[in-house]
Amino acid sequence: MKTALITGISGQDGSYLTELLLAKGYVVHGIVRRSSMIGNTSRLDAVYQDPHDSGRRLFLHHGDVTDAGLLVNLIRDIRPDEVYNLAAQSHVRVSFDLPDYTANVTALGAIRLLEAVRASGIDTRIYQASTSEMFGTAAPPQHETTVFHPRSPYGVSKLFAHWATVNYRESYGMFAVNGIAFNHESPRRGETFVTRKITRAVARIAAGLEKRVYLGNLDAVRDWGYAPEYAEAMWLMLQHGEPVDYVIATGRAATVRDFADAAFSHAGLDWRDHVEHDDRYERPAEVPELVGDPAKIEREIGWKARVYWDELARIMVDADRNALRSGT
Ligand code: NAP
Ligand code: F7E
Repeated sequence: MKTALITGISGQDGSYLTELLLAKGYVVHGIVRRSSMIGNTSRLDAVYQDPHDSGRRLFLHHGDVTDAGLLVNLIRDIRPDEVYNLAAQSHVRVSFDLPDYTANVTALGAIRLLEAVRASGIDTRIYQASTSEMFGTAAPPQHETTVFHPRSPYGVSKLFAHWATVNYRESYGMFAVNGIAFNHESPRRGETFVTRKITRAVARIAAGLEKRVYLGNLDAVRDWGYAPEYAEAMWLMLQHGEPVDYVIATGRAATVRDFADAAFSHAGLDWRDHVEHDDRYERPAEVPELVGDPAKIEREIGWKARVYWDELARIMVDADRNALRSGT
């Protein structure tokens, strides 16, 4: 029975990865931040196991990737076979307002974790959640050897974490890999990312609860995939014979406007009647066009996206409308 440690277990990807690993028979440990309210683990409700149950395989630990001592102690005690570093201040727009904090969590958090694994001397495989944001203004399609040009404190922080992962692999022979994931979404996506913001608005507008949604740049192009499939790619990368970095993407892209059109149309609405512009959602520096080239991961690992952006829009609208109807 393998043991995994997941930072960021309460996030969108952490919850899908937890379900995947539990289904594969893993013992799963996750780091959750202490909150003044119960509720920041709601994405894990479906797999939550009572601490009093015998034979449970999911263990949650209070912690934070800004606390190096905690990471050292957990790695030493758990002795995980696999570590997935998904913890991050992951919102690009927010990173312009909180650059120092974003770097502390997203950049330094990664090197603290790498160092904790190295210091433990345990033979552990590490997945680092790298991102297409590192490509910034590089021309699409972006692939593993495309030159990086990040455009936000978030992108810069992830680039540091990316190279730290490569550096620990090259310096110490560790099995540490970067999954350079393009945008991936789901009904569990945070509500301020553009896809979920749109699909929640569609549900509320269709129900007569609201009339409009305010958005920023509608021309941005993104390669949106389906998050559960990306969790599978993360796991596959750690089962591979060699530690190799991969782009994880669908290879297809659309504008924010296209996504809004698909989402509103699915509910029988015209996006032009409901979408308005608000400058506050523009970024000091935008990433105009991210379209991944997934050829390498398809060829070497056999992972291939199955859900593309238009079906994703329909999945997310249906989920938000159902949640609204059932009051969940
Ligand atoms: P998410 O929903 O924002 O989840 C982020 C997770 O990190 C949450 O569990 C959050 O805890 C945790 N976290 C934040 N600060 C922390 C800290 N200081 N210490 C410990 N945990 C902390 O992000 P996601 O969409 O699942 O993405 C997972 C990872 O992949 C992130 O690193 C993200 O940057 C990266 N990524 C995402 C995408 C994408 O399109 N989704 C693409 C490329 C890369 P709380 O629940 O308490 O906030
Ligand atoms: O923005 C535009 C915005 O915030 C997508 C994170 O998971 O993926 C995500 O970062 C696009 C941008 O995602 C609004 O300007 C327009 O061009 O949904 P987003 P993101 O910035 O691409 C990458 C790969 C990550 O790694 C990140 O962690 O949509 N946009 N109007 C808007 N964006 C938002 N949030 N809100 C708007 O109203």
